[in-house]
Amino acid sequence: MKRRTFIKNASLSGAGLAVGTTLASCAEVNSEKDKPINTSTVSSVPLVIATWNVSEATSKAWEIIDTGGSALDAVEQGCMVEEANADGQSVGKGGLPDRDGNVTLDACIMNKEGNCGAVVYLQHVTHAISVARKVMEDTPHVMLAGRGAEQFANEMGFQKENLLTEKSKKAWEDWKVKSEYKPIINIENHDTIGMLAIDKNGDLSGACTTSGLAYKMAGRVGDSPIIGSGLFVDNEVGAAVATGLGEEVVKRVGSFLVVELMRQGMSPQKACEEAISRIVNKPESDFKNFQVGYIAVNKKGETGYFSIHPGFSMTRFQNGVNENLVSKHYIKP
Ligand code: SD4
Repeated sequence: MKRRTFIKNASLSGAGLAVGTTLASCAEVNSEKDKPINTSTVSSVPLVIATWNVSEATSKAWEIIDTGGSALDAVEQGCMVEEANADGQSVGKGGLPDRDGNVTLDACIMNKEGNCGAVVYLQHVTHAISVARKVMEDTPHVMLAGRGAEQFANEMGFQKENLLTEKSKKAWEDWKVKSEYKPIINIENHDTIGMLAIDKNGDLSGACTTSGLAYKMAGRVGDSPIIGSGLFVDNEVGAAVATGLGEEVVKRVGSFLVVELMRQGMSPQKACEEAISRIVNKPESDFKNFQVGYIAVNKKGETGYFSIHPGFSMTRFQNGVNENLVSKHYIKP
């Protein structure tokens, strides 16, 4: 993923088909680095948004929505693009392992009815998001962990695979020389794809999938598979998804908070900013040393995104345009 590149690709397939109204759109210049920062006041549906620069994933999701598919199918298949990308070292195949060399995946998905499914500490299966969907649709539970999740995946027909690529194995071996766990700092150490979509019926769904923090303790689970923390969808109000240091998101039940703030009347942008302020204003918060970013969308198709540190971005496919938008952030570099 080239997260810092600004892209703006007009899509022929979607152009002209989007319904809704464009209220306004403005960009301001980030004085620190002259990067464009979009203040995001476009409002129209359908749309797809995702954490980081994942234009191929949002293209896939848009393709599904554009041809009349559901937001649920869109977010699942969009996330699968990143999971299958073995070069990306933070999601699915090729993800960086824990400190013992195990690639373990966390994912969750939530639909318009408010149903959800999640897997935590899943090994040997690339498409954790699809296993999460199966948990939602084919079991009486909402979450399966570890060996049970893998067993269920195998029963559902997912093949056992080795997810540790040579590249990630080498990175782990290099890391072992010092074995220093630095649970952060910025995005280069970790990454996640969280995706939210509104389909042509105006219905919302969301998904989130990750290999978690590189070189985490064996057994560690972050926010990404935890409904309310890594992801929350409320089809009456909107949806939100988080990325960054999961421990801090969990402590604030971040995505639920963003959606609840929207329910109380905040715009997605204000809600993301307020949710970040709850983290940085926590007594003795060590926020200078970790990143958290939120993205959100409301029922009207207005979007918001905000992070603690520079370097975060959101990819948005809306009105037939796929663009990567550099996020505003709390900290000035
Ligand atoms: C986690 N939130 O496991 C995930 C990691 C992440 O960008 O989002 N990285 O804590």
